[in-house]
Amino acid sequence: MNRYGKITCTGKYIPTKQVTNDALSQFMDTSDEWISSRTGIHSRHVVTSENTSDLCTKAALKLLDKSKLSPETIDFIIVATITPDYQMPSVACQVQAGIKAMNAFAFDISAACSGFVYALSIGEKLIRSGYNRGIILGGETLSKVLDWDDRSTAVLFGDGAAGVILEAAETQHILAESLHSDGSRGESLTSGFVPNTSPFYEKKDEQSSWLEMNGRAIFDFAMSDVAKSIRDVLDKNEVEVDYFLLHQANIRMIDKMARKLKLPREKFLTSMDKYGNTSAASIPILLDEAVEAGTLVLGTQQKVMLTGFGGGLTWGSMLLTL
Ligand code: B82
Repeated sequence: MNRYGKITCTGKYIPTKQVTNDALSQFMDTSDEWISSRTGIHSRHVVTSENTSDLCTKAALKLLDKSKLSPETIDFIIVATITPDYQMPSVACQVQAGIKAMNAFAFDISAACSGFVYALSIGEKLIRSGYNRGIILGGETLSKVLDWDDRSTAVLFGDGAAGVILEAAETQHILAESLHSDGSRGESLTSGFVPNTSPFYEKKDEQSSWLEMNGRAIFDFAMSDVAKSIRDVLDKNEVEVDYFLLHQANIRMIDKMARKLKLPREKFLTSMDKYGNTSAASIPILLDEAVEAGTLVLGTQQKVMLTGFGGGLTWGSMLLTL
């Protein structure tokens, strides 16, 4: 019998506090017009007392509630995040405790905005090797790593968590994938540097711990390497893709990507207007929104391309049949 991974449920948890562009302009030299015209973002949600593990645990509980599965039946939990509560334990282990999935093994992966696509790829390999069911989440509290005095980055990001249940199926649902990294360009998008405070450490660390980005460099990266990975997957698989779910960094980028690939703009779903850029959570949030809206229906064989890209640099596309 063949074994493949299949998404059987989607779910999300968004922290309740919503911050509009107008609210940001109350304490920062910016405006709704400036932010929305350049980015397509109108508001984002931020935590006021929760951490990434809380958001991810609530998204996992939502998945269990929607699927009516009991937590003991979960074999593994993978969380993609660049804003974990701790370096140890992992967010995935905290989720395991929170949902009481005592039979699962759990670990985090760090691949920035590509994290969910990477995690789904790893999860599908686990299913193919014999595990039956996993929870795969992307979750972030980017608000805690932003320099709130830097209006060029602080306005772009938001907090949230979302994910899927991946289960064994006899037919193939992940039809193709193309995953890449280029560590030599890593400095163009960085966050969370951990200074060494040991008495033996002699070097003076000058790297900031805040999220920093070279917008032009990563924008150009997205338009060249990321566009190429989408094109590669399309060319190697002769299927008509119904919807493209790209990492939600910036609406101008989505517009330009559709033009560059000569694909209809209506096939590109967006949700950055409500949530901003939520890094590893952006694709699963978008996926759950589309399922909740009825645009995507699991089990209908709709063809969907998931494309993540971000710090590392990392990028990857995955072609799914739902
Ligand atoms: S930007 O630098 O201001 N710019 C490009 C010239 C205007 C569109 C900018 C802004 Br505003 C927001 C996002 C980006 C961007 O390119 N983001 C990314 C690119 C690749 C990978 C990840 C991201 C990301 O923001 O997560 C540029």
